[in-house]
Amino acid sequence: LSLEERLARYVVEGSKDGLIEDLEEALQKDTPLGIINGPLMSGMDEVGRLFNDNQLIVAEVLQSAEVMKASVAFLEPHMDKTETNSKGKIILATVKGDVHDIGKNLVEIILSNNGYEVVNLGIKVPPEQLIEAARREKPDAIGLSGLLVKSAQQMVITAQDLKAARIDVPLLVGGAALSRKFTETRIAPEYGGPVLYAKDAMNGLELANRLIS
Ligand code: B1M
Repeated sequence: LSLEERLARYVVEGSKDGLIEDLEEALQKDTPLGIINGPLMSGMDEVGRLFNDNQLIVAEVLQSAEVMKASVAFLEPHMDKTETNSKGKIILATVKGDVHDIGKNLVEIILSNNGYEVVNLGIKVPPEQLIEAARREKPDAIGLSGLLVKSAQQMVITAQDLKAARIDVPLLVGGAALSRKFTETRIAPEYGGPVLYAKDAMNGLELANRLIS
């Protein structure tokens, strides 16, 4: 197998034997984000496909998630960083009812490596908790992540609740079940401030830079 195929296979098989050595080799020719968005993400897509076909069970998908997390943790110190930590403050959360956090945590790493202070509220975060955090932290933006189809609907509810609480800082939304169209036609009209759709973590950073600086 090629190096790329081996990296995808660690994720698919949920195995870490040889992973770090192969990540070290991959770093010789690619950037940390290139490795995550390339072979590791294609492994995750395969996991999603196999899971959808009932060829994997949740416990196996959890092991794949562990491999992804271990890889991101190993690659993080090799990512480009800016020295400043003063561009702005962003609250991040996976919405109520959703436990998927790998994408959100990747967004956290990229934002904090690029000068943002991130307050990560974790997973299954209900609107009330976001409202409380927004009042306490006074963020420059709030980032919501969600991977389930029902999470897209939960983002609509969250936007309505934030608006009712008179919170109108820009919202950044992302995750597999969302689209720009859903964001513009279903979430944005329910909110008092701007709502922007980020297709991946780097796009999230670009939008944050546009919104805040
Ligand atoms: Co789940 N899961 N899962 N799962 N899981 C999906 C999402 C699914 C598509 C798999 C499938 O069936 N094909 C499917 C959703 C179906 C649907 O609603 N359409 C699904 C399901 C059904 C479920 C359960 C219901 C299964 C069950 O229990 N029967 C259950 C849900 C529990 C719940 O949330 N209440 C469940 C559970 C799990 C595990 C716990 C086992 C595990 C998650 C572990 C964890 O996160 N700690 C898991 C995993 C790993 C997946 C897949 C395989 C991979 C997700 C992932 O981590 N991708 C996923 C299938 C897939 O996506 N291929 C699947 C890698 C990650 C880097 O990408 O999070 O998309 P992602 O983030 C991207 C972009 O979306 C974007 O940037 C990142 C890239 O740079 N992004 C943002 C994300 N958030 C952003 C926020 C931003 C900006 C960009 O700004 C704020």
